[in-house]
Amino acid sequence: MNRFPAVRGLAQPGRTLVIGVVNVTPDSFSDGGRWFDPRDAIEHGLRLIGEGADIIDVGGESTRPGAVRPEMAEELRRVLPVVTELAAAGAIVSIDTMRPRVVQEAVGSGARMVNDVSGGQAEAGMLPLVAALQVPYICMHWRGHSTDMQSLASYADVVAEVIAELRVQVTSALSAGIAADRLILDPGFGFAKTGEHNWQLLQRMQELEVLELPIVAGVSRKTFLGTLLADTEGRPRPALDRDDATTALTTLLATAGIWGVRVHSVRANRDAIAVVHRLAQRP
Ligand code: PMM
Repeated sequence: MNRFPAVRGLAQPGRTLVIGVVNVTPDSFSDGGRWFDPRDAIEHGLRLIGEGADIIDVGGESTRPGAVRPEMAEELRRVLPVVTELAAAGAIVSIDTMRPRVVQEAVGSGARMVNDVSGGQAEAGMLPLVAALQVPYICMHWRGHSTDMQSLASYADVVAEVIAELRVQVTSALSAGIAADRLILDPGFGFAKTGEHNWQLLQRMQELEVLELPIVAGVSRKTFLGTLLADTEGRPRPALDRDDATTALTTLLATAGIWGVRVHSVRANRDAIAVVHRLAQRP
C-alpha cells in the first residue's frame, strides 16, 4: 500500500509510522477518563514517546458514537497544557480536532501536525488555516458528527464510496492551498461505518492506493474488534483487552506498506512493525 511515502515536515524512517493516542477526555470509548487530568495525559504521552511513538496525537473531544461535543473553551483547556509539555519534551505533536481555533492555539503551543476527523467538513475555516500554517494534515473520511453518524452508515459499496468521498475532500484541501505532500488520508474506521464496513475496508485497503497519498489507519481498540472477540454469551470484549487484535491488524497493514497506524498501545505495535521491517530486509 504505497510503501511509506514521505510527508513534508515529518521524518520518514523507512517503515510504518506509529501515532500514539493521548485522549484528554472523560468519555472516549477506548480509554475514557484515564488521562483526563492534564498531568496524567502528559505522563502518558511521555511514556508513549519512550515506547517509540513517532508522533503523539492529542485530542480533547471524544468521537465515540453519540458523544456530545465539548465547548471550545473546554477543549482548549484540555489540550493546550498537554500539547505544550509534550512539544517542549521534543515530541512531534499532532492535534486531533475539528476546530480551527484549537488548531491555531495548539500550533502556537508547539503542535506540528493536524488530525481532523472531519477532513475539513466540520468548519469552513479549517482548510485555509492548515494551508497557511504549512503543517501536515490527516484528512479523514467523514459523513457527520458523532451524535448521528451511525445513521449515515449506509453504502452500496463502502470502499468505492469512501474513495469517491475522500477524493472530493482532497480536492477541497488542495484548492484551499494545502500542499499535496502534506496530505495524509484516513478511511475513518468506525466513523459512519458498521463493523462489516470496517472489515470490507480492511480487506480492500489496497484500492485506496488510487488516491496516490499516504494512508493512516485508526483501528485501535475499536468496537468491531470487541464484537469479533465477544465471549460465548455474546458480550463484546472490553476496549482495554483489544490490543492483541489491534497489533495483529497493524502487522498485516504494515506488511502491506501502510504509511501509519494510530494506536493506544505503542510498544506492541512498534514491535510488530520492527518485525515486519526486519523481514523485508533482503541480503
Ligand atoms: N479515531 C478516533 C479519534 N481520532 N483520528 C484519525 N485520524 N483516525 C481515527 O480512526 C480516529 C481519530 C476515535 O478513537 P479513540 O477514541 O480511540 O481516539
